Amino acid sequence: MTAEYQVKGAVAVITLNNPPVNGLGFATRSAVVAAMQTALNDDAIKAIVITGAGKAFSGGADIKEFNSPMALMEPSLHTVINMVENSTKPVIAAIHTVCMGGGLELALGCNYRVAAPGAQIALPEVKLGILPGAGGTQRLPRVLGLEMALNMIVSGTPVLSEKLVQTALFDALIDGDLMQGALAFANQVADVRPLPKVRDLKIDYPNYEAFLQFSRNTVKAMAGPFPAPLKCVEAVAAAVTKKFDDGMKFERSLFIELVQTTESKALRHAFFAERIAGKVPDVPADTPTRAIVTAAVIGAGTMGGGIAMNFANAGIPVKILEMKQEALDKGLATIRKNYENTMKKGKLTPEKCEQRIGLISGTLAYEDIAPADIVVEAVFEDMGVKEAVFKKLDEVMKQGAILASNTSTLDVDKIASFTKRPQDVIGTHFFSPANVMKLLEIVRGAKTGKDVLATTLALAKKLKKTGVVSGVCDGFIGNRMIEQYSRQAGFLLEEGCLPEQVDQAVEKFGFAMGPFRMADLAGNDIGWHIRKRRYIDKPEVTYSKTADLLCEMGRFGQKTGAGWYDYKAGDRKAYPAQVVNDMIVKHSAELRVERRKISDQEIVERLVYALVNEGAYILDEGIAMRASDIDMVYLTGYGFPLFRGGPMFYADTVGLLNVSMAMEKYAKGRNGSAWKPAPLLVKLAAEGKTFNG
Ligand code: T1G
Repeated sequence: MTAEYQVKGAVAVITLNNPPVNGLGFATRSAVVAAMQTALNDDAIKAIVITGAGKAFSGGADIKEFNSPMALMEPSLHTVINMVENSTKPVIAAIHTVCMGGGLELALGCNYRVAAPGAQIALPEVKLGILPGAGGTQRLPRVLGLEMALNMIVSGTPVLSEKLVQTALFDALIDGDLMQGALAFANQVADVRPLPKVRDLKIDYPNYEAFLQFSRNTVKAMAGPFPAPLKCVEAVAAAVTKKFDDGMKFERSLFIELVQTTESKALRHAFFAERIAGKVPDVPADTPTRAIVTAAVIGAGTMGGGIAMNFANAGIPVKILEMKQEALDKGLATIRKNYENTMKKGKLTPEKCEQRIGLISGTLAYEDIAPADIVVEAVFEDMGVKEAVFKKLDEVMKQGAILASNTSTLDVDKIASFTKRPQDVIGTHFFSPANVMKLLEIVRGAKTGKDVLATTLALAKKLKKTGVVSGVCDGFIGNRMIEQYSRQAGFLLEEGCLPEQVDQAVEKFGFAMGPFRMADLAGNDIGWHIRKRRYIDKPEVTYSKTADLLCEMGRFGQKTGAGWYDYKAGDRKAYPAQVVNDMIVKHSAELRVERRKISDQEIVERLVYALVNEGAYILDEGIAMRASDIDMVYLTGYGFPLFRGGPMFYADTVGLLNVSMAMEKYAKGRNGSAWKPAPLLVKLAAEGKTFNG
């Protein structure tokens, strides 16, 4: 179904019905045109109400159609809206729940709009790297005024319907039965002529040039690499400076320009990637889940405390187990400080602050956490420690409790083998700071129960995390790929780079933080510990020794005031460290490597393609289910630039053949053995295909 047609007295009701959010795809648009035609041809019909079935009036144009010819097939959204706006009978939009993008533009083409309270009203196109392309930039300013309309369009942020009821956007707010209210309104206005049209309204803003110039300057400063926000300003400016039809043409030209940009394609890719990440083919959406009413966390350190805050933020009482009172007290104090800092920034009310702190308690006794529905272990990253903890958990936790490990690399199957209930064991790899980073790698063990996986996926949503399912391997998805990225970064130091050059090149590419600043933040000793294990487990894998030499100098990063860079107390700024740069140059000499000038392009290619190549292995081995899952891991957990869509999407835009050829070139260079092209990458490149299909 795409749109239903009903007659209620002298009013025709057209109900958009294209689940899940009544996207205005080709079939829906065609059905609306047919229904409008029926209503206009029926003399008994005096007015027309348009509404949406289910959980939305309409979430807008069907984004899934964008890269297909369907998006441009007539009747286009413009055709539908023009038909509504030129109707000879009054058309009333009855809005509820969600009215966004093309859905709001359709409503703006109606003669009247009535809404239920609590409806999210937005033109969020800018978040997809485009702008409202069906009249939103021309009509919204005519009902909301220049400033409010511009703010909504440039931010894409929803506003609740009741906050707009005093504007010309809505003719009435309907408490109670929306349809009854809309029908009553329709009968009231059935004979009113002339029919009001938004396009005929005037925008009254005396000194609009100054406002628009101020807006341009503000948007230029905040838009970064994205072209859409500034185009939004120009489109809205046209609503003031041009005649309506000229403004519409101008808006259309900007839309067509933006929809073809890589930035927009990356944002649309990320939109769907985030939503598909939670789908597991052999775990259907209706898989039974276990109730998560209370939680427990083992370890009150940085990770344990952050994980506990996630539960509290979701309203789930959580008990932290520590071995020593001092560590427990320190951890709880840190949590309180974090919440109070958030409150001081005005992002949390004092009540909410206390409420969340109140949901977190502590204990030194395993018995106290036994009733919890899920326990997340966040102890030291050592298999021996994990073994002791999980054997104890197996003894004390109630039957049916989910036993989760926050391990960032270790074998979840081995951890599960320490218990008699491997079906209840799963990996929940949070990213530091755990109460901030959106990514949650959900590591599915060979014996993890489907209901445990389904429960953990649902829990990720409740914790407002992006849950990405990973199979079991050393480093799962993110850390296994970052390992290759870090290896290349180390090799570049030996061959001629210094830390700040590598970081600057990568940050110019768009990463939030380059590899060396990131290592200083995370702690260089963590990588050191992992490499020591790797030297034993995988002696054939080579690394630059520079990172080990740095740790032998005691330079573990920000936490020791010195790492790859120097730091000043209370200042997170990274200052190049002469002693480190000297160590690097000296090490090259000891290796008899003639240092050379290395381009930013080579730096970026070697680091990013190292991610891509390992990602291809991960995909091929089934550790990740989709390339877009790998993209989500990097977009939400590793600061990969959103406008590039993630490593696999970026490789697709570069072209896998180009990636493959660049890798062949680097394989001929020093440390070339690190470049073993993944068979999947080579295959797709040869076939002219992409990772993301
Ligand atoms: N098109 C296609 N599918 C959509 C969609 C859309 N516009 N919006 C949501 N979905 C799918 C989504 O992929 C998911 O699918 C399901 O609906 C539930 O989404 C000309 C050109 C509406 C607030 O940008 O912000 O109009 O995973 O998990 O949390 O100017 O979805 O179930 O298979 O997010 O309740 C402008 C984007 C389009 C709105 C609902 N509109 N959507 O949130 O559910 S461009 C948007 C959202 C446009 C015109 C231009 C949210 C939501 P699946 P969900 P939710």
